[in-house]
Amino acid sequence: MRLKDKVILITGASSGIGESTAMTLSEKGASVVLCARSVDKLNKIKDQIEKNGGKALIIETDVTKPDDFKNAVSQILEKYGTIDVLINNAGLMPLSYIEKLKTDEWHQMIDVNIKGVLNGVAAVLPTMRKNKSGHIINISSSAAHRYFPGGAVYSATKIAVKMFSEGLRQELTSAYGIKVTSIEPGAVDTSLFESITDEDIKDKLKDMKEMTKLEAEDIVNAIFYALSQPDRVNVNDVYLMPTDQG
Ligand code: NJP
Repeated sequence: MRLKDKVILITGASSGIGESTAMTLSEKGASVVLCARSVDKLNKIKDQIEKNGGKALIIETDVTKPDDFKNAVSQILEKYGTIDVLINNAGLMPLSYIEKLKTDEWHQMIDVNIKGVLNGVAAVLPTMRKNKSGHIINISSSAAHRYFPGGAVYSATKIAVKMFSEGLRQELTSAYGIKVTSIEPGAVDTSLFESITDEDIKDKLKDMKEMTKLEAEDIVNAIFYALSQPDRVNVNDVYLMPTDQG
C-alpha cells in the first residue's frame, strides 16, 4: 500500500505508540485521524503534524463506546470519503496480582483492550468490505505469548486480540481483500506503566527501570513494514522484544 493520501484511523493517538505512529505515517503522506479521549493532547499533536506539512483530523473517541466510533467513522467519511487503515492501538495495563481482586481494573482492561478493538472493527468494516480493501492492525503484546507477574488479565486481553486478529484474517483477507496484522511488542518506553496501581507490582518493576526498552518508533517501523507489503502479502504477526528483556 502506498501511504500517500491513505486515510488512517489511529486509536490511542494521544501518546506513546499511537502518537508516534500518527507523526510518522503523516510524514509519509497519509491523512491521519487521531482518536483518543485527551483532546488537548490530540490538538498539540495535530498542530505539530500540520507544521510538518502533514494532514490530520482529531476526533474525541472513547473506544469503549460504540457510538463514539460510529461518530468517528461518519466524520471521516464526510471529510475523506473512505477509510483505508484502522490501527487499534488504545490500551491500558494496570497490572496486579489476582488475589488483590482489583476487579474494576480487570473490567477496564477487558472494556478497552478487547471491546475497544471489537468496536473499532465493527465501525470500519462496512466501508472496507464495500471497498474490497483495507488493513486492520491490532496492537496486541508479547503478553499474548506468556504470563508475567501481575499480568494474568492483561495477557488474557492481549491473547484475545491476537486470536481475534487471526479469525479476522481468515474470514476477511481472501474474501474481501482486507489485510489483518497483530503486533506483539515487549516492553516499550511509554506512559503505559503509569496505569499500575498495585504497590507490589510497582516494586517488582523497579528492576525494569534500568532495562533498555523498545522505543515507540520501533513499533511504528513494524506497522510500516506490514503496511508497505505488496498486495499478495499479509503480515500476520510481528513479535518483537527488547534485546535486554528475557
Ligand atoms: O501506552 P500509552 P502505549 N478510549 O499509555 C488511550 C500496547 N503495548 O503507547 O484516551 C480511547 O502511551 C490513551 O488515550 P486517552 C498497549 O497495551 C504497549 O504503550 O487520551 N483511548 C493513550 O493514547 C496498548 O494497546 C507496551 O487517555 C484510550 C493510549 O491509549 C498500545 O501498546 C507493550 C482509552 C495509551 O498510550 C499503546 O500503548 C506491549 C479509551 N477508553 C503492548 N483508554 C508497552 N508500552 O510496554 C486508553 O506489549 N486510551
